[in-house]
Amino acid sequence: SSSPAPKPVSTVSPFACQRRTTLDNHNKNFTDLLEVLAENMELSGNQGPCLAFRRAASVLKSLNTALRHPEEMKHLPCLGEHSKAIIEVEYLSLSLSLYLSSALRTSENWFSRGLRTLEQILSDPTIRLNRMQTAGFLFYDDISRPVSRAEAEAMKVLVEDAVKRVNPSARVCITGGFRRGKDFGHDVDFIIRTPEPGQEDGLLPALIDWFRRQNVLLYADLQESTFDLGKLPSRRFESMDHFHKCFLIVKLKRDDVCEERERDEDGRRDWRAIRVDLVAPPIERYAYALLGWTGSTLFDRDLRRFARLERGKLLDNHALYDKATKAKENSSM
Ligand code: 8DG
Ligand code: MN
Ligand code: MN
Repeated sequence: SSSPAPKPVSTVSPFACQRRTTLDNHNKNFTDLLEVLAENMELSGNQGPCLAFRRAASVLKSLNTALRHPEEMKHLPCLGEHSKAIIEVEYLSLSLSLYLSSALRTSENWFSRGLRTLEQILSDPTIRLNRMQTAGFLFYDDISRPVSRAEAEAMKVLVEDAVKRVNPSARVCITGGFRRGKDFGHDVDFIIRTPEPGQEDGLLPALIDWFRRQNVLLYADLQESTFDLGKLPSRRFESMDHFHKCFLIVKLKRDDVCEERERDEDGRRDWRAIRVDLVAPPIERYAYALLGWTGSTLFDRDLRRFARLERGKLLDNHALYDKATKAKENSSM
């Protein structure tokens, strides 16, 4: 009497680095929901549930078909009870807004404290914002708007031009989501390649200086290198690395962007603020840094987990090590 059981969605690896990575997401209705929940968990400091939701979304993204029945989830790894429940509820087409509303809790909190405008939030002495948050708030509208590929390409021209002036032999490569082929991102990530060891030193301060003199720098947070291969791998295997890097907010002139857009922005400023990340590893660590900065974060995380559990190696943004001896592999790289 019952309909035949649905076919398994083939075998899906629990490691993101062993799954197909595709921009062709057949389960966007579920993954959007899971990602909103993940972000909400992250904002409220719940790392564990955040990771669980991200994992579940990543698994669904890798499928080459849409989930047709909750039964199919039985064959999928990394779906916790919570994620499964959410997917089932979505099947029952309960209102999406029920869940979305929980993501708004942080802003609701401010709202309930009577803070209605940006100015009020910025001037409230009980809300302490760090410099990054302040800069983020000042350009909130711009920064919360996705960066398009055309804008990323225009930013690349800007960065390449700056790098050329600071060190003509250095090369710039887009990393992060744009290197993975995404059409939109929350920032633009670049890795800078210098051909000789040591040339990475001082490069970022000089770049920041150049941007500042061009009057396009809105915010800069420079992190000098703490890289010491002798002290690695560190006991806690974090995703953060020890290279020279900086987090910037840069003005991008609208006229520099080759993109179709409505021309009715009368009176609006002729630039938008864009978040830019730059990293400048020493040349002999370039390959590992490029791999790490290409992401995705979950792909990297699982690549490390895979290396450790399935290959007996330790991988980070600096090197690949033998798990037992902690000796560096491929030292000729
Ligand atoms: P998006 O900007 O399009 O939203 O996504 P994304 O490009 O994948 O994420 P991202 O937050 O810009 O990070 C890009 C990659 O860089 C991600 O895999 C994490 C990686 N990354 C490192 N080390 C560091 C670090 O020290 N700081 C930051 N911010 N990212 C790092 O490997
Ligand atoms: Mn990015
Ligand atoms: Mn980034």
